Amino acid sequence: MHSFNEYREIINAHLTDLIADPGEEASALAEAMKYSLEVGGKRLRPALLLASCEFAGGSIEEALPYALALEYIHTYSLIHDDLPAMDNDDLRRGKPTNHKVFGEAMAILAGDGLLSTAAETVTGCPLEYYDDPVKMKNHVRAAHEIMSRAGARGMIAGQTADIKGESLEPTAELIRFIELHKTADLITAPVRAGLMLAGADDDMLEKFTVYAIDIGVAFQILDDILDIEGDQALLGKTLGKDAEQGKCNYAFVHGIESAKAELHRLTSEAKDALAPYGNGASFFTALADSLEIRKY
Ligand code: GRG
Repeated sequence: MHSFNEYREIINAHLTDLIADPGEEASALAEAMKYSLEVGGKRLRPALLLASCEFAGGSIEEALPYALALEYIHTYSLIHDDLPAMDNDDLRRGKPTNHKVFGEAMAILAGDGLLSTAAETVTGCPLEYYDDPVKMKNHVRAAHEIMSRAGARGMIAGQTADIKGESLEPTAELIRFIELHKTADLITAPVRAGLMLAGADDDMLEKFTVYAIDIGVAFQILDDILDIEGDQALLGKTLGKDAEQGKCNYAFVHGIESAKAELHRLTSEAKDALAPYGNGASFFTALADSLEIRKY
């Protein structure tokens, strides 16, 4: 296993490797895609994929394209979320949003380009394993895990509920749906896909799924807390938007102290799920702790 910083360095070193050169006529596309990828980001999701694959005995080389695909999907979702038709934001990762730099049409295309590059990547990898049915199955399972949790029953369903929720009375059920799908699905996908690539058994998948959903929901609850009392300079995005746009925010429904208590409860539950692995799972338990106190 590597440290989080080592995983991040590996990802950053290969970040744009899979971005196509579309030729002179469409060079603006690659420029806009690379801008949002390179402008910053914690690389949480791809690091989780590499770490879970290594934990289950798999190799970084096999997992890297899937990790990059995850970061491409995550980055596309941020670009589209920032558009005037969605959250309408000028600032992301501490820099002007994609549409502020390249215009709305290019920002839509950059998001489309990143999503389709991810799909191309995860469907292309299994083709290398025609002669090894076990590996081929592991790769196809990982590819399906990523694309389904990113899709219309996953992150996009969560984003839809988030937007529709602006005109609804926020309920605990609606908040939970948004946390699970808008945010936790794209944190659960890399954990499960990494394990699947390594051929992990159902018992390990189940324990890590509990862990991933818990840290994913906790991530959104802290995002809700930070929108109210975070530091805009550290976060690199505009704060106070949930109140301004009438968004469903855990702390508006349950109160800020309950939000903090739930964040702590979920972090403990996530770590408990991996207790059977003892110190062997310390990468994941330490990550859960650091996410609980993150400031950005
Ligand atoms: C537009 C289909 C579509 C989906 C958008 C990701 C998303 C769904 C909206 C962005 C707004 C938001 C609050 C999402 C919840 C997940 C989240 C907190 C994303 C930010 O993730 P970080 O903090 O970002 O890991 P970095 O920049 O560090 O990669």
